[in-house]
Amino acid sequence: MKLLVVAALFGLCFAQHDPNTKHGRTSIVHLFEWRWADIAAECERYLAPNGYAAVQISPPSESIVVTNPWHPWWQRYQPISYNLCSRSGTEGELRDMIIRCNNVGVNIYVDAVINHMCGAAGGEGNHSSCGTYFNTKNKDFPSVPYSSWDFNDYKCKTGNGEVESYNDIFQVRDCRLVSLLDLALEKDYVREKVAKYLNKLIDMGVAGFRVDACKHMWPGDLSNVFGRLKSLNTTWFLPDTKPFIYQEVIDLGGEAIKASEYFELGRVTEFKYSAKLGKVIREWDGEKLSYLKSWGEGWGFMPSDKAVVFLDNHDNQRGHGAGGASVLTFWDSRLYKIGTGFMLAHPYGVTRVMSSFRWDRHFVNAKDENDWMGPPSNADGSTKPIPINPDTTCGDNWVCEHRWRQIRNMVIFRNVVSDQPLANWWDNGNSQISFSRGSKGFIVINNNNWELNETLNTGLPGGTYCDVISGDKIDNSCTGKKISVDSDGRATFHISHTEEDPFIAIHAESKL
Ligand code: AAO
Repeated sequence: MKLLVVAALFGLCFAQHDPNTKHGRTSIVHLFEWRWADIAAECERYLAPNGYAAVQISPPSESIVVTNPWHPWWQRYQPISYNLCSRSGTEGELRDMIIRCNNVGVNIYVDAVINHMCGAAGGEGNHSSCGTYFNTKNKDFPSVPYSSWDFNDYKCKTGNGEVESYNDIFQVRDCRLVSLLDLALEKDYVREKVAKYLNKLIDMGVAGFRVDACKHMWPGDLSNVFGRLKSLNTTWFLPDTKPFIYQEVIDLGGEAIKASEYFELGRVTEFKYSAKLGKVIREWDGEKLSYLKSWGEGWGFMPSDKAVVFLDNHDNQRGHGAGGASVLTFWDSRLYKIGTGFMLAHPYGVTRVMSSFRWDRHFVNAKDENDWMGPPSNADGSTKPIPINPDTTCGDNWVCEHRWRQIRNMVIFRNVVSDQPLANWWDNGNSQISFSRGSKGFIVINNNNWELNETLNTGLPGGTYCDVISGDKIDNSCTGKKISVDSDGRATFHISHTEEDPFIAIHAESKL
């Protein structure tokens, strides 16, 4: 009872954990570096018809333009102002995308870079995505405007002004992350400018924010900024709906700053999920899929209702950020599909699917020298559109993991089973597992290097089901394996370890 009263009093803050998704949809897709025009089209032609709930877009704010190296993807994490022209398109195109995605029930979450401006060595001039002047020597960003008064340097106690140790909370929050000019979010003026930026996007119709580098901001400052945010645009959302907030805090354990410090402000990215699931699927350190029985809080993760989870993100898929070599990416497509299948079947957290571009990897001493490479681009550095092949995959080095049949169909699976608890767990004590989501969905995975031959309790009503991993249910027939479930809910499964996708998933809507 007491809890309820507290929850009601602080309803405003609790609401920011809700992704505000529509039509029972559950998963986010990060369309990393996509152009706004392509995202608008993708919402209409693919995401809405296939049950995607939301898109995380790349930072829309004006950023520095870097030419050495040549237009790296990371230039967009160096804001110059809150003008809305970026490598993804103009403000008009951004607005059009938000409207068109909302109109088909797909939410837009903005990657908000509010901890800092560009790097201290950014120089002077107008090499910025809207052509706005700036001068990093004087810390002058006239089109916000910010001046040297608006930065944290006076608080930072390290010799070079940089974050040197992640064991010192003051350094992490008051000094510069990789030389990025650190905004003084304790100042009312800075808070107001940041909130104005976010509120403009809210008015345009966005449903929430992925907030970059939250570890480097004081929770109290963030609380103040989030407290200034408006309710969502009532053209698409109920009155008094607060924006969804998910904060990027990398907490793999062992550092001074804990993800839990941010729980009351919104959800938090659970990086342990990404690092650990990679280890389990790769079977490193003696890990086995059977250990996933206690996956989630049982593995020391944050509470499920605070977590946003993913196999990989735009940083750790190329060795930035944290997580290490275990992280699964599209480069290991077979394991990646198994991992994504498990993630989307398992009830823990709000799930985010990565959608990447391919780049020329070049490893020197286990470090990718080309980890900076930007999206497929024209000679002048402008991002190329996404061509769609006749077989529905993407061309031109856009990977479009979210269009892979196995991943797309598991996104639909998650929507179908979202109200159902995990049940009917089975494992072989090794890396063959299966479980149901109540009576609506069932998955069985063989990650051992021998066959799986088992009769298992699916929890589903009797009938014939279409396996959505090996094929699709089209009209009333199945292009993949058919699974016949007895009236007692049992079914027999054969999965060879040599199959391209050694797992099977069936659900209420794949029943024939
Ligand atoms: C670029 C250049 C820099 C240059 C700078 C300014 O690369 O050389 O100085 O411009 O000119 C992205 C890129 C950066 C890029 C930046 C700006 O990744 O390379 O810098 O844009 O263009 C930390 C932060 C985390 C951050 C992550 C990359 O805490 O917030 O670094 N992620 C976000 C974005 C990211 C973006 C930024 C922030 C900046 O997603 O794309 O950067 O806007 C530890 C800490 C982590 C820390 C990592 C990396 O991790 O815990 O908090 O992440 O170190 O430094 C074990 C530990 C693990 C540890 C890890 C690595 O695994 O368990 O905790 O080792 O030591």
